[in-house]
Amino acid sequence: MSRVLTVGAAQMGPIQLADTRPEVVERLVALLSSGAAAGCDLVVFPELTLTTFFPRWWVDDLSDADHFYETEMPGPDTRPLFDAAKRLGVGFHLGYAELTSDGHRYNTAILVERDGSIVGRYRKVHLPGHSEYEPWRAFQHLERYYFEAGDGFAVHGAFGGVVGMAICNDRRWPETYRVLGLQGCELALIGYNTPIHYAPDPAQDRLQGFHNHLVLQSGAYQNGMWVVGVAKAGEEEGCALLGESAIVAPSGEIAARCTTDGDELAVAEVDLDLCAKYTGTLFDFDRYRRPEVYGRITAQRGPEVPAEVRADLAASVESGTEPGEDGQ
Ligand code: CDT
Repeated sequence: MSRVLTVGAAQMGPIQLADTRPEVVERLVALLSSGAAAGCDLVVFPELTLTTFFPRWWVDDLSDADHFYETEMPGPDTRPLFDAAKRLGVGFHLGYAELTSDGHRYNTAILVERDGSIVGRYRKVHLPGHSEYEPWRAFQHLERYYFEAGDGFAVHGAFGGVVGMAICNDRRWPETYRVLGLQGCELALIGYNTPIHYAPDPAQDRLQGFHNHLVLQSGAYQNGMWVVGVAKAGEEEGCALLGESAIVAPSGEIAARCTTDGDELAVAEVDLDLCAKYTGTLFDFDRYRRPEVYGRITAQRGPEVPAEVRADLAASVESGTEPGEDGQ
């Protein structure tokens, strides 16, 4: 079986509050059809694809936001996308807000095979932002209010390879790619909604595009995997969202990218056998990794300056010498 897939990064332009689910699904089906015309096996949609990015607003009662969540997948509104996938023989990845029958809320993505069957589901692990209303912000980022965190990164045997998923903020954490890489992941699919304005440090605003490609490219290279990063972009309810969707090769090179802030498909030939060029050489994990010295990565969450270093630091501040200076 061929290990070369044609993959489409289906960037979405903004989705406004007034846009209905059927209207959004129509746009998704149009992108899926463009993917089919381009020979795609798999089309990747962004995080929270079906609605506007609602965590930018506070509601006193969470149930007032229930209409943003899906209680079944496929449901009546999303069924046409699954039907189109089966008809066209094109699989897809889709992010959406999930409300389970027992009342749990997750920021979720699913992977759907070319026959329309769901082969995997992922619930976002790294939830950014805050959980309380913060009036000083121009807009809220309340993912920690609207969602519970998922419990891990899994991979799936699909599309002839080992496929993993992550969502938006997950892409900034090296642990995401490494935990996937340690399961042999060859293709990581990552949707995102990234506001260009970062309220806690607006100096980072101008760097959003750079940081996006930086993490996608380093994650791909350091783990010898393909990474598909897909945005919901443009001016959404007065909030500018980053575009810059990209398909990144295991070399870290960008194989295809979007150039607009609207609905756009970027397509690349994804040779899964390229991964072994990296995971079998420089990043041969089994040969070169040293897990016995990485204990801190799972043993602690935040940085802990060792007590003896803190003592040295205090002494150096007192004496006016820099830490590590030995008088020579
Ligand atoms: N959706 C999402 O995870 N967005 C975050 C914004 C972080 S700023 C609160 C991101 O990492 O792009």
